[in-house]
Amino acid sequence: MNHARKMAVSGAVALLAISALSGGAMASSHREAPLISKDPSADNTDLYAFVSPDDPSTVTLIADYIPFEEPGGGPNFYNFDDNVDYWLKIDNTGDGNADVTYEFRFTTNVANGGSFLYSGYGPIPAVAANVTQTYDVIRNGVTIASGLTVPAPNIGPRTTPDYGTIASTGVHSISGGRQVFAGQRDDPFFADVGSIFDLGGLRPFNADHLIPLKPTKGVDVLGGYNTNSIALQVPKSDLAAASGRPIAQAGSSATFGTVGIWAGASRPTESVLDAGNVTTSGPLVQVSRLGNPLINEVLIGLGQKDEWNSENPSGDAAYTSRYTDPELASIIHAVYPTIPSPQTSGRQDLMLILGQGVPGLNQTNSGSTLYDMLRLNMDIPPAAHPHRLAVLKGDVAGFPNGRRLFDDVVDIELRAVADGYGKFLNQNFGLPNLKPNNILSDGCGWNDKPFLQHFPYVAAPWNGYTGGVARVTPCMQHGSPPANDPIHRGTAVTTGNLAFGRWTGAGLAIDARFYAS
Ligand SMILES: [Ca+2]
Ligand SMILES: [Ca+2]
Ligand SMILES: [Ca+2]
Ligand SMILES: [Ca+2]
Repeated sequence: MNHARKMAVSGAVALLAISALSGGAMASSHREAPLISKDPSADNTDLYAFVSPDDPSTVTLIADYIPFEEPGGGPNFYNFDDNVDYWLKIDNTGDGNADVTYEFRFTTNVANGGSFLYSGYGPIPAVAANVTQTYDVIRNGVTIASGLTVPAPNIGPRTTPDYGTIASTGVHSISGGRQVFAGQRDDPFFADVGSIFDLGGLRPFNADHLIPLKPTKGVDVLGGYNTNSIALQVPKSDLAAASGRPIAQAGSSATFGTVGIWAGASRPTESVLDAGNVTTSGPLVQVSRLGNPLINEVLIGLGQKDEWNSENPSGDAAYTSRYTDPELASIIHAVYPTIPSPQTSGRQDLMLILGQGVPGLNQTNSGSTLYDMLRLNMDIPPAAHPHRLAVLKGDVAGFPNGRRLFDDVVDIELRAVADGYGKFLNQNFGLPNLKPNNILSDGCGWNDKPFLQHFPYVAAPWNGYTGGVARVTPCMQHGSPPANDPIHRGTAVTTGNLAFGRWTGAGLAIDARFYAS
């Protein structure tokens, strides 16, 4: 394998970007497979994992469910499903099997079944909503919290006039130094999927398309829509292997090591419809999963997508050819004839980055193993100067080392596939930096709402009265990442050499080299 191709995001990004141009589904994991597209309550749309910027002794995991929630979609607003087992799984031994599992089980309560009102007589929270939800948190089979409240959805200025107060009732401190939140939020994923679905269009580059149109800014198709977030903040020790890190890292001074994370949902195997009622029984069957963004969307064949959703990362080697010989890799050149065709087979780079982790950064497994997990090296602190393009700008505290809310995974992938790796990777790893490939973008660079600077970080949901106004405005191009804990600003990072990829020098000072841009 070409050494440069082994490096960081090159391949991963390449494949995913190609897929972006294919016209295939690319709303991270919204409606990505035939069966789950008909079961939105169980559809895991995105997974994020990062060292908490305001509490670096902890890690925050966020799993989103229910795609494209219309804010005004009442009178039955969006709920977690009482019949779904929502979960987060963590592998800390590098075998693609969970060592730590958190489950979230919801219960819906209706105060007055005789009323047609979902929200009750408001305003909330002074007057309780008619429909409310509570949930239990279960860790490795043991209930660690129960009866936690889910805040009401954001209905409008009459029913939910002070949504910040309402949302704050949903932040729960639970045993073991953990925090948890489950409820409606703005969908943090941003992308111009409307143009991408239309023959792989990138609006800013419309003039270069095989079927040219007038260039414009991007449109965030997720903009103005909500989702249901489950956010969990835990001490790093809650995820780490009991006996230290599982896989040796180059130049490591590691304490907690790298974990692989995936999220998903399961349902009982049997569901019986009766007049006005549904009863379920039987063992749980997994219906949704998500580790790295865009795997099931763009790598896995249509006939395998629902099967893929039902499986465990430990079985992912069965899909190796989908990584090494991606079907979609040949499409980019057809859609944008002026962009050189990427490598279309033998993509060991994709298998490495997405299935094993980046050597020296967050590798968890090697050889012929392949597990789709979002890998997070918990010993890398939040970046002093976080960048939405993450590793493309030398910021290794972001994707593909975990994923922060503001990481622009679409642009990262587009530029890498087009060999427009940017100055940092070009200078430090010799990766190509073609122009204008290094500015390729869907024209969406930032979420339509600012993220919170504290747990649960995801922005408040759009309210039904105002509606999704962001949907009809051009994408945000830039934004400011949440500020870090001051004690980490400018502090040298001491996680070893991070001598992955082409660069093999010793004693790399991350603070000076990786974060300088
Ligand atoms: Ca999904
Ligand atoms: Ca394991
Ligand atoms: Ca959003
Ligand atoms: Ca973008």
